[in-house]
Amino acid sequence: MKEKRRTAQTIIAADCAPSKAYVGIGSNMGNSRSHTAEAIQRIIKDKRVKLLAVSSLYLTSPVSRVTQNDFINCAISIVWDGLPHELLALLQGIENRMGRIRTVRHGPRTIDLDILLFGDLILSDPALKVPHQELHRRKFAVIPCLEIDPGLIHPVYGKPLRSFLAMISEKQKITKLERVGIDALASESHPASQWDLWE
Ligand code: A4P
Ligand code: MG
Repeated sequence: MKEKRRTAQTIIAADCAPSKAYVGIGSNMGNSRSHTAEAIQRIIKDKRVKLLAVSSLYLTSPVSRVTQNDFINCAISIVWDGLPHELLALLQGIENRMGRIRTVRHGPRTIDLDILLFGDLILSDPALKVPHQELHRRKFAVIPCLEIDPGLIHPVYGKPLRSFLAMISEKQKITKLERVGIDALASESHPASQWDLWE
């Protein structure tokens, strides 16, 4: 598909206003449900974040040349009151605090937090690329986003995100698991350990 031309104006406009962002969450080490819940709780504790929606959890086959366990994936949509790089810094801080050690690229991880979409911003610099470069090639990223908003458009291609699904290999397996309620997550009285009961 042909890329739409990016404009400096798009970037400046999206940088200045609170933006709706989609964050992809993945884990395939330890108790992945618990890591996912903890990551979401840490993200929504930040004052610059307003949580809009949380997708279901999905069990997904690893998209990687490295042999590893299946993943638990999901996506959240938030309103982010800050710059895109500040959101990346928040997510990387949470990954680090949750003990993620980067050894093998695309290898197993306790938690991986990626910015999938940041409004209709198109940005490509060494530290941050939005939309996430692989978003439209990965069922584990596309499907949770579409569950939250089936009408999402890929800003680079100007096409519905759902139109990419038919082009993704059948080898990528994805199974929908349980849904996570925002109310339960937002509540202080909902410890992440409750997720253990769902295993
Ligand atoms: N970076 C650039 N753009 C972004 C962005 N939009 N969001 C940079 C987050 N980070 C972004 O990431 C490497 C660098 O990407 C960062 O320093 C950041 O500045 P990383 O998280 O340190 O390393 P990584 O995750 O091992 O590499 P990469 O290329 O980000 O991998 P992905 O794309 O995160 O994919 N299969 C299943 N089923 N489920 C998964 O969740 N995840 C991956 C990792 C592979 N296969 C998977 C899954
Ligand atoms: Mg990553």
